[in-house]
Amino acid sequence: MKVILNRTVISAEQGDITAWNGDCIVNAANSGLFGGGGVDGAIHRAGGPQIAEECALIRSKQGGCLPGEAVATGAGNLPFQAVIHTVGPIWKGGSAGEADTLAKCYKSSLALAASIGARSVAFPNISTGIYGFPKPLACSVALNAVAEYIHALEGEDGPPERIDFICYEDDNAGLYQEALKNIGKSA
Ligand code: AR6
Repeated sequence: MKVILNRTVISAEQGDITAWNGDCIVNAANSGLFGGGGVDGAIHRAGGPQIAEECALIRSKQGGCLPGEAVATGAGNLPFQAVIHTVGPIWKGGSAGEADTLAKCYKSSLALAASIGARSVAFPNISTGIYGFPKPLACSVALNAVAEYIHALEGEDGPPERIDFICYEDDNAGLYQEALKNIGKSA
């Protein structure tokens, strides 16, 4: 499923983000940038130790990465320009600002991707695994955040040419494919 919003093609597909083809992928990391399970584990395994070494360097300089913020490393053995590590919110019932923090993850990752010249970006479904964020709400927060980011930069060079949501789980892929129909024109 693909739609076009201004000049950005947005798609959602089922898959493994480490096997994606494009400029940079986003990781759902933890605030210590220590690696972990889920997509974080998959990216560190596929990318090799260089990613963890660069994470350790960032940790020693700035203590890690706060929820909603993003940092970049190289991609080690993976064929990307960079891996952007963002830290999603841990779901605590919804009244602890989780949706705002999740929206910030998408926007700060896109801003960082633009600053390193990436023209295509892949996102996993941040916070919807180990961090327990409800999937339907995460889907609408993610798509709204991306749409707001693109609209805010209308007419400028900032937004990437392509944003792909790589959904590991079928239910997330279904949610995104359905929701995409409402945010742009068919591509
Ligand atoms: N490609 C794409 N998506 C994937 C992959 C993959 N290879 N593997 C899992 N997912 P999670 P979180 C999906 O748990 O909830 C880590 O330990 C998964 O199905 O990876 O943000 C970190 O170190 C789900 O839809 O991230 C943190 O401690 C989505 O990725 C913590 O987990 C996110 O699930 C972060 O938790």
